[in-house]
Amino acid sequence: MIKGRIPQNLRAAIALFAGAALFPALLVTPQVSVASDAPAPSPETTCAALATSAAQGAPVQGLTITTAQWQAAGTQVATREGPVSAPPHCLVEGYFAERPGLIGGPYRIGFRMRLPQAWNGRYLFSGGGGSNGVVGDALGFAGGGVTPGLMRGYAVIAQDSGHDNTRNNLPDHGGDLVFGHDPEARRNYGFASLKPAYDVGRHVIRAFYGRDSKTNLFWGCSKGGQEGMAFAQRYPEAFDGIFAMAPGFALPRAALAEAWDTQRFAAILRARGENPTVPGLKTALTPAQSALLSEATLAACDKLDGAADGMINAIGQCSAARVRPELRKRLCAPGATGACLEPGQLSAIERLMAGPHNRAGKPLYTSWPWDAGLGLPGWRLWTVGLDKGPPSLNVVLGAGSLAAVFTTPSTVLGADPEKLLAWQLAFDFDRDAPRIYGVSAPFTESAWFDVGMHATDLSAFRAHGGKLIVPHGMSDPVFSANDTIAWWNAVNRKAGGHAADFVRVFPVPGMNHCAGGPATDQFDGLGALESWVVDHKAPDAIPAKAGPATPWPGRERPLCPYPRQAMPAGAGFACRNAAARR
Ligand SMILES: [Ca+2]
Repeated sequence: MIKGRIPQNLRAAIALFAGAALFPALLVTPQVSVASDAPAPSPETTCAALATSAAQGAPVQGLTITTAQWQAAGTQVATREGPVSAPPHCLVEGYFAERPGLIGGPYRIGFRMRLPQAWNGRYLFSGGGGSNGVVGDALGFAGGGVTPGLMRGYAVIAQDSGHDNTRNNLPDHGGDLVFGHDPEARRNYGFASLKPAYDVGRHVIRAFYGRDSKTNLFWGCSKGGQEGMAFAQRYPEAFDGIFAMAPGFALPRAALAEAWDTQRFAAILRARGENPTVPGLKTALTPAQSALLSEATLAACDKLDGAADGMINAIGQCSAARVRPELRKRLCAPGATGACLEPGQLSAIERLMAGPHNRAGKPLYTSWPWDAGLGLPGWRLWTVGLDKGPPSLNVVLGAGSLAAVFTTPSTVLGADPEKLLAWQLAFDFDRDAPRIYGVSAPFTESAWFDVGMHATDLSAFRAHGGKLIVPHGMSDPVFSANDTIAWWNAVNRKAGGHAADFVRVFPVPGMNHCAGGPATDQFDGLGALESWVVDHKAPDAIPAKAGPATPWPGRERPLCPYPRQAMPAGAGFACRNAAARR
């Protein structure tokens, strides 16, 4: 399943920064050791020389540089959302640790770096997305409407986590998910490629600039957020600051929830006498019906924060019990013509929102928050599919990854959506769910060990002086913000009630997965992290703005560190303790 699509509002972000003079003054120039009477080599020359010089003293096996090319000012960099104009920089591409692999190989860890001429002395690791397998553009994307890292002067690295979706692709093994059947490739995907890639980045920085980076930061969402958590927990000394949004740090459990959700929608179709199909899922709940979820939730909870403004800032107070009466008001009356909920739809939604359970009633993941973005397109994209768009991503991405990557032994499935659906519908939560914790040859660890990054002891990261910012959309249908909040509460208990000294969770009301939804989803998390790490200014609030696709473009609200909430204060909003209001 994808964990980190490029947000749709990236295009707007690009329009904001393209061609603008955003680069800071030149602080450090690339250099190499030269005799005092020789002219200093140009950055172009130093860059090109990395093709051979970078291999010297490399921190990894078989470091191979395939590209070392100077990029002039205004170079257009292709991104999935269109071309971007870049400042002058050295582009470095390569790979390391090539090996045959058990199946689907050969595998290697690919990376890309961009080293700006006007370097701010800092290093930014750009997290991946989905099942990875592509090397990111290394522009240092930092959120919609936000200046990317490269344009701020960061030397940026991105990596593919040890497999390539084109080269490592066997159609009868789920295509580019074949890496899930190879133990080392799965481990690299989960965490093991991260530290070597990080080390390569610092090595190339030293080779190019002649000195070390003085501040090291990470930015990622979804799978990228999971990678940030992996660094904080398993390589706690790597980074001074980590931004880990909507972290997929319980990915295998969330994949169970995807199967659970699909089974709920299939039940709606079966109750109508229909055989579930992938396109049919879109009709299990029409757009008008699923919009009732948002409407009912707002009717029940909008005012809890003191402002009837279409946003639910009262985190933790909008419960199923509170919303249920509003949902029941929207049940279909006899002869109803407008949008209304069938009783089977209502019970399916309530079971979905409670999260996956086994027959003994034990929760296998977590519940989902009731929030204003439920049932809207960013939610439908995953759960049932978009009417004029892709089918349910929970099926076409979720089933394959649960089969190939998140269970052991792995299951060989093709890529036919209807077969993926059939497998997901046959998934038995008593019999099959424990396989996310299972170990069998050739695997020596479980998928949960390889990919789950849910540890609550961050004492080593804290001792290093690390700072961690974790925003999460309250209407994220892929990873539940309730899980992230529960995790923070556990971290806080372990830290003696002082977790906010080094890790803060920022719930984003209305936001779907990484972006979108009726939310103020445009905010500079990288800037907030810089302030915390460099200026020791802890983020007591992060200013955020609503994008053009929301009901209120330009609306401003602070994002507040949990458990504080945005509440009306004077002419605007301020972060307050919920308890103070009650
Ligand atoms: Ca409100």
